[in-house]
Amino acid sequence: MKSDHTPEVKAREHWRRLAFISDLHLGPDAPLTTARFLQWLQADARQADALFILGDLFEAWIGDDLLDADPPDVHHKVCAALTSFATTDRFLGVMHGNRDFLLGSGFVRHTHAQLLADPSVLCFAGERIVLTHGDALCTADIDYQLWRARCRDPAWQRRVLAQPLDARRQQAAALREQSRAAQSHMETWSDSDPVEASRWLSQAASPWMIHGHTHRPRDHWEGGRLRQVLSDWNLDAPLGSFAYRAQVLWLYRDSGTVTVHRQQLV
Ligand SMILES: [Mn+2]
Repeated sequence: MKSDHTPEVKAREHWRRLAFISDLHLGPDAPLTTARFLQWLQADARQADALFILGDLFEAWIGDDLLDADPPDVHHKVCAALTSFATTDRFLGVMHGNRDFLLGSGFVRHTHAQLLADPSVLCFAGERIVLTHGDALCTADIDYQLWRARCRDPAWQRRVLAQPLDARRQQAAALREQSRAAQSHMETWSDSDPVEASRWLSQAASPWMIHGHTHRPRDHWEGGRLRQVLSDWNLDAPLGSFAYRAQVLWLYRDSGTVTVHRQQLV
């Protein structure tokens, strides 16, 4: 099987504990989720040699210049916490999601995070693990894939970012409203296509994928290959409801073998 040019992230020699999260959707409408994330980042996350945030850390990101805006808001708070997490000994990798695809060089400068290409291959303890947000795998959703192609186009992004911050705020609010309305008459979130996932794994010469986005947190075994789906975080949902959850996927490397643990935060 030949390996293509899927970009690689090589684990550093000392890495033993890796944490993976995605789909926290942090923002002004998610105060409890945001508080739990900040608490986790100060506590358990400190055991991680590397933290991989695989997309949709934020519910919306309207441009890095929002970090220069006054007064500071929840985005500033989260970025400040990320900055104190990412040290010379701790790696912070952030991938774009379908909500925060405008995270850019200003965010990187501010937080010392490294933006990860989607997909990337993580080389860790002799394993090759494909990391992706997961939205590009939902190929059955044609309308979404058209929108994805449009909003990832650099020329489109330049046009959007050239508009004043307030205009972008209003557009983001309108988009969220549209997306909420669309979701309310969908039975479920779109799922990733196993055939497409399998194709990506073949291309990357990997038997193992970790992704978020689909809100189906579990391990899927397909043809001897493992696809681990991360949990979304939603502690602003009614307590005890199905949506009320937050989970971290950990990989531990001990004496050559890798073990997996899903940490439940509620
Ligand atoms: Mn997503």
